[in-house]
Amino acid sequence: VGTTPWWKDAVFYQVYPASFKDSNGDGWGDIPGLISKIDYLHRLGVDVVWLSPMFESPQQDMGYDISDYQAVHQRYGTLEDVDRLIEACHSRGMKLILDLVVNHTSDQHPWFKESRSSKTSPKRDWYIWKPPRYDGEGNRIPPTNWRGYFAGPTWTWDEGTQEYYLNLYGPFQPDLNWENPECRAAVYDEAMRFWLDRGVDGFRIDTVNKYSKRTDFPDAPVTCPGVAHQPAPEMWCNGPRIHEFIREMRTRVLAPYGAVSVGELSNTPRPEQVLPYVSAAAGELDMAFEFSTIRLGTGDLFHGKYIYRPFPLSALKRLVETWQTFTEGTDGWHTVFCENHDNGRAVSRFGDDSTPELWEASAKTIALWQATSTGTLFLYQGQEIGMRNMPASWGIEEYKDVESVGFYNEAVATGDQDRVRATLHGLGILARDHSRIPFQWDDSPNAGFTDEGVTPWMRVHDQYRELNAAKQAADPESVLGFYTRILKLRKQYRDLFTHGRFRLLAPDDEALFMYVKEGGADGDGDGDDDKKRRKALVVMNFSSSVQQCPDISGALGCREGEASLLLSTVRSGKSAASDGLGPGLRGSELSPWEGRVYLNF
Ligand code: TEU
Repeated sequence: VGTTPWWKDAVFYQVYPASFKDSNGDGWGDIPGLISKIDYLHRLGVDVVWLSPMFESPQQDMGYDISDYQAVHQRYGTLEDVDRLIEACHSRGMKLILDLVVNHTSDQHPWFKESRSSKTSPKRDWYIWKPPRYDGEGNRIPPTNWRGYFAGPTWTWDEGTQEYYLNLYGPFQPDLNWENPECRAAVYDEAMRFWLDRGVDGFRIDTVNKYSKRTDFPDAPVTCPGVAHQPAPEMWCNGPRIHEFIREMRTRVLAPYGAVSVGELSNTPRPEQVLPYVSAAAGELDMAFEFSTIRLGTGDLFHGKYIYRPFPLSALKRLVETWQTFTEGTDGWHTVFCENHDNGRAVSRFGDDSTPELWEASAKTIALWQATSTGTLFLYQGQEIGMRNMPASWGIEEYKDVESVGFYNEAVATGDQDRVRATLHGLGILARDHSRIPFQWDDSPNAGFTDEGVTPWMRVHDQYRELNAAKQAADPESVLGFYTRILKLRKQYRDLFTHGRFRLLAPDDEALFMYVKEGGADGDGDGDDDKKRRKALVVMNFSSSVQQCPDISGALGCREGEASLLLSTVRSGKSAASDGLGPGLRGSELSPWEGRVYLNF
């Protein structure tokens, strides 16, 4: 643990600017609104704010379609507001990182406008242009059969210059050509150094594994017969020059500023694929997001993404084990998160929000799971108050996300009503929209997100009077109170939680989620390390029924009476009578969604 980099022990908190706090009554959150809540984040125990894109953008993908890297979108504020935000963070000992979205730009970016202006434009090669192909009947078809992420082809036809350009996401998001060194230099300068010079502390790097595409552009094998466009992530993920590009970005930009980096690695589920990005020796990224756990329940990444696939607890535990042990015997590092702006709410997906009691218990137990895990912890706005998915009664018109709408329209176009129903059901659990509804600050109209009478850009959750930050701030045993407490404990016991060795117990149990976290060796050289190691036992009931608590001292390998209870998720007034586990160890039964942590000291 000794001299670890600061970012390993830091708690990061993602802010989605449109939905956090509106200060000027236009129905969109903004940077002054965020500044007004920095003390709230500081009290919670947040060290670093990660601000999702607030750059100039047509907002077709909520700012992940940037038209000017050096300007702030007018609804979010001004450059001076960003300066004030940096100052607000730094003066409290906190840091700020921005989102770096440089796999693609908006089609409204001047670079793209110039690139599409003619085949001889000096910026033509900054994007990926290809001539058309023709099928047997002479019809024009795209250069490859690839399907993009938003339920369409990856190629868009440009009438003006009679070529296709590549877009892995929306047609309004043309992919930059990282093979072009001038293009890379412009990215480093305009999108990165500009902000680092203003005092930003680093970046969350969007789609970081997709800059190096296969340059021979072959068709993808037909894995979804009967449809025109085929899933093809292997054509653009983790490509031939990707590590070279990231090392270049690191050496030329990140390292000279001492900037922290966390990269987004979708479609990269194997530890041996992830390690090269985050191995300390490789000199690429500090950290990465790997998505296997957060993607549980999603259908096949492309056609069936929103056809929900229920999963057993054992599947979740196996994935957690894979990634919790990733750092053992390697020089890599890991991130811990269960929410972001691209997924449904954790309490609605991994917990049980069907009654107020189960909601509170499972939101706290999810907090316990996250805060006792090895790696750098990332929270998403509203997770700390147990924000839930949008109500099931809301119709498709409340879904605003380009991806949700794309998949829904695609299902409708098939004319298959079962598919439409299944897609709506899946969207109800998994859609990106759920995490994007306004933050529930208090019980005033519009949940205190924006002024009374204003129509917020997304509808406010019906339940905001019962579920909001102000109510929970007044109650130390609320979900918010629990997060505040456990984030302190995470720092106090960092050897066990942030850095500990993970041992999964009872992998096949479909109700209990239990593991031991071991601290470092005692280092006294008597060869007896194992017995003296500090250990924590995390016992969580991931079910809505009462479960038997296992043998605590047995699991910790200590004598009866040596184990102590560090904390439980259950409200103090509701504690089960201690019945035979020894003083302070709570009852032998775990109530629905109860979580506890025991120590062997
Ligand atoms: O997401 C990248 C990505 O590939 C996925 O993980 C994403 O969750 C999406 O749902 C794909 O189906 C990033 C951003 O996080 C996302 O919000 C953007 O829409 C996307 O890039 C494009 O910039």
